[in-house]
Amino acid sequence: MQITVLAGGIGGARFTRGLLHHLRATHVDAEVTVIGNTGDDIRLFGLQICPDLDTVMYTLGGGISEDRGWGREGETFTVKDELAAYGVKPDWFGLGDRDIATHLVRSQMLAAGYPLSAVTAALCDRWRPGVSLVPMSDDRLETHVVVDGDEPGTRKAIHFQEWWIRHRAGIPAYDFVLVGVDAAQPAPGVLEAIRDADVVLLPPSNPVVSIGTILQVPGVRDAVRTTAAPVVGVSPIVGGAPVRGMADACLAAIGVETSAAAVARHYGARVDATGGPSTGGLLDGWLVHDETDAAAVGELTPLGIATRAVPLLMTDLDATAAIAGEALALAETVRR
Ligand code: FO1
Repeated sequence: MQITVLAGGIGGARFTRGLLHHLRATHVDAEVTVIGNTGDDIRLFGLQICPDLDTVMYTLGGGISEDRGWGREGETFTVKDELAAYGVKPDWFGLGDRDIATHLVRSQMLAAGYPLSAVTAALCDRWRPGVSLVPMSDDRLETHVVVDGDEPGTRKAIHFQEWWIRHRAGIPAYDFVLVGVDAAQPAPGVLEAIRDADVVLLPPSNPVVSIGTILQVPGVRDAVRTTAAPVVGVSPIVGGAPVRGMADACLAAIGVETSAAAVARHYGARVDATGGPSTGGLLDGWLVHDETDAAAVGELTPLGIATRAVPLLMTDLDATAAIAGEALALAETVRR
């Protein structure tokens, strides 16, 4: 069984950890491919940093800092402090000493001409995440955020990480621009992993700047829309708010209400409930949190999105495995 997951950072990584636990516990023989978001990537101090790829790799490989959700367990920030002592900018990015080794290996391999997908595979040789982790593209892509400029009435673009970390997504975002997307190609294997999957899952990652970014890579959205596999998503919004992170600020920026139903409508239904022509959407199924969002079932089902209300809080590994199990079960009921 081939399962393909489009994942951003913390939410997608934790969901995938639960998925692997569920597959092991139920003795399902499945290969999981994670297509990772690289729009968060940032070049700092000569290092190429891939936050979402590293978060998936560390989370599944057992090196993640559980309390931060990103970066390494037992991390120190001596180099970061030394850089600050030199007064070099930026000083807002949490560059960890152990993490720097990952960026050094990646940057060295990229400089030697290896594509990011090969570099990611090499890094995973150490971490053994138990999935095939593939960047959405080998081309350099960066999400930049359009915010108020320095002069009244003007606007400027800053790197997503600056908006996310330095500003905690607290300044209005007018748009997200994926720099380099027009010339980008999906990394080798990305389209095949979607087309040939038995199930495609959209975990509770940020629907705008994580999954939304992956879907912008030329060919990816169409592959999801047209794959024979059922496509099932898990709402990242519970009770009108993101469980973690700042997806609400991102959804507001693109004019989508922060609700489980609105995110599903944003992804769209793959087939029209009346059997009419496809509405161009991506979803066959959608999971919402039972205690707060059960009303979405009645709202979304008539649109052609089979919706189930189940517990969605990834409080521990077993709870997350149960969510993954629900997503796979829903996939079987919507399989055409
Ligand atoms: N997130 C923060 O909130 N503060 C940080 O200083 C920070 C540093 C960082 C370093 C490496 C890395 O892989 C991730 C890091 N993150 C940090 C998380 C990162 O900004 C987000 O995980 C994604 O970019 C959005 O999901």
